[in-house]
Parts: sequence; structure tokens; C-alpha cells
Amino acid sequence: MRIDQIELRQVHMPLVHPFETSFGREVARQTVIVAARGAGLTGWGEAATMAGPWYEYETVETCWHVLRDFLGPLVVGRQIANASDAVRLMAPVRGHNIAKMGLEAAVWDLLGRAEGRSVSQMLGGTRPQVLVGVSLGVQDSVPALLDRIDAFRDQGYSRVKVKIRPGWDVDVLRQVRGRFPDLPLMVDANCAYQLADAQRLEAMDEFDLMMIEQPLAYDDLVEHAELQLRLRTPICLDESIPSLASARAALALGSGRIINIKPGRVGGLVAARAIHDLCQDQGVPVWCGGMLETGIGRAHNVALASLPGFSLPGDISASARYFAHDVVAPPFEIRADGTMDVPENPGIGVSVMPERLEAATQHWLVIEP
Ligand code: OSB
Ligand code: MG
Repeated sequence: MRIDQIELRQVHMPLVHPFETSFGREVARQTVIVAARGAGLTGWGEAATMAGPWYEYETVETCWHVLRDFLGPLVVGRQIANASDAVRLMAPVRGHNIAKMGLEAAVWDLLGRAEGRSVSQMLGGTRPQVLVGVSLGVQDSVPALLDRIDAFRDQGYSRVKVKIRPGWDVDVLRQVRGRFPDLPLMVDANCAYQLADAQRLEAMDEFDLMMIEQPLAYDDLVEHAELQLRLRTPICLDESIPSLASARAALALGSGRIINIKPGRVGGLVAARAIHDLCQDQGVPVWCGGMLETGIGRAHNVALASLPGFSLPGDISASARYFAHDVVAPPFEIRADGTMDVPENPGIGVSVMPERLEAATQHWLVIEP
């Protein structure tokens, strides 16, 4: 199919609850929505960057710039038979993985709609439902955190992830475990510790955590391997895995025992699937991370998480956990058994609601050959 037009939209969506991590506090999501048009159809993708370069180096403005000036022009007007063609066209651009994901994702949806196949099917997904968890930011107080965990547990979430940082860690976890002794629980440090803090992290072994996500620096693998030798709790890597090559290195070094796969962080669904396949070959469990996506990015995450190796609950929560009004219909919802249905309709399987998208759009532009 020929890609006739690419449209970029910078959107602004207030979060129903602020999201605070070791790197900052987000009260609204600002991302770039990408539409790819061809054969009279439109495919949707999301470059789910954060507002500033705190999680990784990209921002809304760098995604806009790189999509408008480089990635869009490389793809528009070209013939594309599958998503790997789009990956090859974008390969001259180094890095800018979240921007690449936005456009690659739009191409997956477009091809799926044209072929009458869901993105899950096209990827090789096997799960009709995915396992979902919830990621809770740093709260104003421990009672506030306990109340939130209680509420999400009641809604059926099958595991809870708590963000930690020095000063909001061991004491908080002791109280969480005191109140919820059997809760499937994990923590995410977003790089807030150093190897010199190993004793503090070792102290977390007593809480029976499923894993500690990304305790050390975003570009480190060697110290994570050293730390893993000292911890009973498995380390899960997030920021340290921007590519298939880094996943290979991490597994070779023993930098962790679990990998969080985020399609944006690794530069798209093709790369995400390759990391999944590598981990599956080596018996390493993976799960799908999130970036507080709108329903568009969420749909791609759900499709990815339907691959067989995604054996752990992902940071894939219901639309209502993030936004009062998602841009897709139907919104993503959690089932009573703590799972989420994988849409079966062509492409991402949900409809983008034009009036919702329009209301969230701050500015937009069109790229043509
Ligand atoms: O580290 O996993 C992370 C959100 C934004 C940036 C980084 C992270 C997160 C989350 C939220 O933990 C996951 C979600 O619910 O989308
Ligand atoms: Mg993380």
C-alpha cells in the first residue's frame, strides 16, 4: 500500500489523578498522535513521550520535530507491504524510538484495517485476554497509597506496582505488606538508586516482591548484574533496554531476570516482538510496560501483550484509570477476573472518536509527498 498522507497531532489530555515518580509529577498527558492514510483508510499510532526528558531523552517537541522533518518524509509516498518495510525506511534515523513507534504503530493499524486482521493477529498474538496490573505513583501519604491500592484491588487488578525512591521505600513497603500480605506486589525505582544503596535494596527482599524494576542508572547493565547477585528479588529492566542488542547484552550479563517491554522505548512493535522472541527462547518472562497512553497507544500495547511470552501482568490499566474521556470507543475496561479483552476487529480494533481527538488537539499538520 502507498502511504498517501501522514498527519501529526499534538494532544493534551488531563489525567484523572497526578502521576508522580522519582523523576517528576505529571498532571496531564501531552503526546503526539500519528495518522497514516492510504487506500482510503486511516491508521492510528501514538508517540507516547513524557513532556520532558526525564524518563528518556525524547520530549513532545523532539517527537514532533523528528516525525515532521525526518520520519514522516522518509515514509510518505512510499509503498509499504508490512510494518518491517516502515522500520527499514525509518532506519537511517538513529534513536528517537518513541517517535518511530508513533509512525510504525499507525502503519500497523492501517495495514490491519486494509487486510481485515487485528494487530494482535498480525503480530502472532495467542492470548484472547491480557493480564493487567496497575502502576501507582508516589502518593502524598502512606494512608493515601493504602487506600488507592485497596480501590484498585477491588476493581480486580491482578498486581500492583508501587513507585519508590529514597525516602519513599522500605518503610512504605513495610506498611503496604502489613495491610496486604498476599497482594502480588512489585516496585519501580526509575533509576533512583546507586550500587552504593545495595543494602537498602537488599532490605526489600523481605517483602516478597515479584520484582524490583530499574533500580540503577538508565544506561547501566554491569552494575545491575552486580546488584542482582546480591538480591533474592528479581531485577526487572525498563530504561536500560532501548533495543534488541541491549536485551541480548542484559541477558548475557545477568543484569536482571525479567524484562519490561515498552514498544515506544524500543522503537516499535517489530523490535518489541524481537525482544519478546529472544526472551522466550531463553525462558525469561516479559511484561508490557506503559507510558500512560491514550486509548490509541494502549490498543497497540494490548496487541503486543497478547504474544505468548507476556506471562506477567502489564502496566495496561483501564482507560478510566487515566482519563475521564479517552479518545477511543469502546474504552479499555478491566474484566472481573483481572484481565482485559484483546480487541478482535481489524487494526487496533477500537474506533478513534473524531470529536474527542479534536477536543484534545492543540495543533496539527499534514505531511504529503
Ligand atoms: O517507568 O514504567 C515506567 C509511566 C511513564 C513513564 C515511565 C513509567 C510509567 C509507568 C506507568 O509506570 C505505567 C502506565 O500505567 O502506563
Ligand atoms: Mg518503569
